[in-house]
Amino acid sequence: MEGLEYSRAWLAYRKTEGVGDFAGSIVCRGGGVQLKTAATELKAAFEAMTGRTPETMEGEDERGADRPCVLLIEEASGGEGYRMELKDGVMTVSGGSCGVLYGAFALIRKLACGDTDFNEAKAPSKPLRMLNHWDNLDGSIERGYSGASFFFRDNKVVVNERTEAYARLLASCGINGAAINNVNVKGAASRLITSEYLGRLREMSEIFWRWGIRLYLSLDFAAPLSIGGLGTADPLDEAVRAWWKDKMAEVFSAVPRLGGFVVKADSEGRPGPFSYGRSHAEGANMLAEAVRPYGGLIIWRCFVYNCRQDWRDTKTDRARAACDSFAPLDGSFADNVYLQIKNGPMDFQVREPVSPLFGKLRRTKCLLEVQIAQEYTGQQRHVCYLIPQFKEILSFRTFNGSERDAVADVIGGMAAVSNTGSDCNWTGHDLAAANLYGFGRLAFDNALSAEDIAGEWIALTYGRGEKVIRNIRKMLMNSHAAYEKYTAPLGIGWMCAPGTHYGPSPEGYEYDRWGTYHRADHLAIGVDRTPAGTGYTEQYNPPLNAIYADRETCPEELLLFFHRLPYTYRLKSGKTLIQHIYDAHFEGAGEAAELIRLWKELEGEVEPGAYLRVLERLNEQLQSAEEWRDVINSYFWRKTMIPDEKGRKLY
Ligand code: GCV
Repeated sequence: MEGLEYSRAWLAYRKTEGVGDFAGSIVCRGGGVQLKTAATELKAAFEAMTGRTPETMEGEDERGADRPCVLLIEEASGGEGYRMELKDGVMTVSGGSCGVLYGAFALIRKLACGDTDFNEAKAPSKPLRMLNHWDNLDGSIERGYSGASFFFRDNKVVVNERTEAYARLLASCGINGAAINNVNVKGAASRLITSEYLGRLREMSEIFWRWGIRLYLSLDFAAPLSIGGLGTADPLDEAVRAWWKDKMAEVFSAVPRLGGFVVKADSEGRPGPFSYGRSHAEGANMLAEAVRPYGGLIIWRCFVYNCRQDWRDTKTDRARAACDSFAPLDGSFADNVYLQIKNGPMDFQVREPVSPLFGKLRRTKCLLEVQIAQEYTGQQRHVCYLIPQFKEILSFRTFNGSERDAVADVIGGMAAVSNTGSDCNWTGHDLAAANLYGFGRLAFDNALSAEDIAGEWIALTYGRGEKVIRNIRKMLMNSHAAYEKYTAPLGIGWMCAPGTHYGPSPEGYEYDRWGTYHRADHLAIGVDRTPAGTGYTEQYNPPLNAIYADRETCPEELLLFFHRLPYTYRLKSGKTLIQHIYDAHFEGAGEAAELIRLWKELEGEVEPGAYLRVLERLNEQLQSAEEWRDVINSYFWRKTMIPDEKGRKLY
């Protein structure tokens, strides 16, 4: 599916009944660049929905404003929020220039979804709503599952029609930032901040900005060495500090719309301040000082852990690493630094507890990092709608002592590792676009429900047919639970193939160095993370620490993450742990089969090409789910020699 062709995804506007008379003309008051984009977008939408071309008027020429029209008003003091009101046939959308753009997309969405409640005022829940792309300059994408990069090819920056189509998709769901290169910055990528690339990056950033999106780059902390010719990258070295200041002056003068930088330092082999005996705060603050004059941000990732663990070392616990490294630094970061924290303490497993670090930063800005790239959740070959999981994370109470203490209250925004590539449908699996859309909508409005977001996305993508909405929504809403059932049980994680992270390999990571052990033997499984074990539970504020440390109160879906238990342990259902494992795997594979049944009911109701593309992936998902079921169940049977009570086929 690769090539220059690309779909319009959920923005392929179609003929729509009941679009009001206001769609006949568009009147603009204001000169902001995003306001102009809003007017153009509305015009295209109205044309497609009504078959008529609306008249558009600008500035002084406001003849239309006293008869049915859409009136777009830019308010000088407005930011990204908007107000929408329908009165006497005039639909007024007002706000800052970006706000009007969001309002225009909201209006289009309402019309397409048949929502006639036009009076609303909305502002984004959080200021930062970003995608992080892990695209390499040679065009490959680390953990990319939807084709090659559309930002880079052959060590060049690509700016073409697709750049704008991409920005339009992002803006339509409320995303306002995109870091386009891999956080593992190596080779040519280190030179993105040199004159070799800045011209093209400026072009890209201007296109993004028309859609209210800031361009961000990932940075090589060792750039003073790799491109600067200095002998050190020590953040306290005066020559290094001066080099960064000069460099940022050059970069921001060439790309004034740049939002800032994402930094992966001292993590998985990337350089960082540790090499010089300096702290993360010293490293981040040095960069923050250099970008401050230009309003730039430094987004410093907290994915820092020892990735060379010996399996015999039972004291080191990777889950502890982020909190151990960053909690003591609370309050020591500059105010243009955001700490970007992965949702869980490990790495985007289908089930993990929420990172305790969210409960420890009272005086530091932070972002929640999630991954829609589905690295560990089926790689866009399986349906796995992640928005219900993100909702759970946002509403997780940290007990940090504030009145409003949920993750959503603590963060300054969200970043998602992107699932896009140059496949025609952008996301490999057509249904994976629901995660892209859903991430944006949820980041813009944390209060939306996963179900409502799914409903919107389906209506925008496939139309409002009742069965289409019902079946696809059911498929999406059940998909995460199904994936969890047929893969690794009770929060244990890491039973996938090392390296690729696709398909089962129950002991693959047991014999690797990444600190991701489940330690199953013939008697018991799980990691004791209570105070008697690694002590990880103590990183949570009370009462969470006690809740997790007690196997009776620990949520069952996380039981083996926190506890080491015998296979005969009885769960609340009365089942033994081993029987639960067998049952869950059979059930999960059954649910993968159910996805196919639901989709097949839609033959003839969705466009045939899309129907077949999805069907092909669902068949692969079923095959893979059955493989997971059989490999995991057989593994535990052979390990424990306890048979399945129901006598089903185990290998
Ligand atoms: C970009 C995981 C992935 C890596 C990724 C890393 C990160 O370990 O497997 O590919 O590197 O996370 O988030 O930095």
